[in-house]
Amino acid sequence: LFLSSMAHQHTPFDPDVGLNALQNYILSPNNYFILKQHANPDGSKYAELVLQKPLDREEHPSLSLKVIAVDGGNPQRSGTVNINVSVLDANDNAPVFNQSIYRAVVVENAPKGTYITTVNATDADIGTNGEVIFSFAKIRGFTVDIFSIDENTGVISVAGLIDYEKEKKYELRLEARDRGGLTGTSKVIIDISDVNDNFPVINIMSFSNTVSEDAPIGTTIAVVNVKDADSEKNGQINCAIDKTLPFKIQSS
Ligand SMILES: [Ca+2]
Ligand SMILES: [Ca+2]
Ligand SMILES: [Ca+2]
Ligand SMILES: [Ca+2]
Repeated sequence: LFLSSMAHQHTPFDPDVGLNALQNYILSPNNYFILKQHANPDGSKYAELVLQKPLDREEHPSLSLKVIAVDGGNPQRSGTVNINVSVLDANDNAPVFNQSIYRAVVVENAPKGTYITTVNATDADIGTNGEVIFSFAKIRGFTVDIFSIDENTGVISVAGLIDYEKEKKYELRLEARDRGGLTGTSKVIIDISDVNDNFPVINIMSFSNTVSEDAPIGTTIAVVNVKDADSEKNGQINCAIDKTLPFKIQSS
């Protein structure tokens, strides 16, 4: 808080005496300050500007006050002084993300550096009190290494190998910290989309390598198990057997 052009205490000099001398100080209407008037032992008066409620730079970065000193004479004479108060910033606002949750999708196996999404936070303070640094919050002491976040721009990108077959979805906690140490949080949910990067794998469970020539139709010769680690269409399998052979495949 700066008080310029006038000190806390001010005694306009009025050479008159009695009623014609200084009678009163008046402060222009405002929400923050009041004037306390005091009398010196010699009868002269002075006033003190006293803060009544906390200043808020974010609401009012500066205040213009006027103090009027009036005498008791007729005609009444007055003197005016202007007081400009500049409110210095305190770090009283934490950064706030513009979304409480962010969602994004990235394909598996996307190369390092692939853009995923951008998060943003604002801080109502100024200077370093309002400078925001982004990071992923540690989850149970574990840091995320397959995604990275640019601490200045909030850009989230791929930093490691993403395998849909291992993890289909990531939920990461975000932190925005100002230089004064106040933090805001949010989260980002990253859905991984599947790529057809797995071949079907055939496992023979049982197999009879001899079959009687009079075996009835429908006799089971072999049981195979076929798997594809991918999802949906990428994991759907069609089994076929050479049509010229006297065997058919049936799913169970
Ligand atoms: Ca502030
Ligand atoms: Ca702040
Ligand atoms: Ca896949
Ligand atoms: Ca596949």
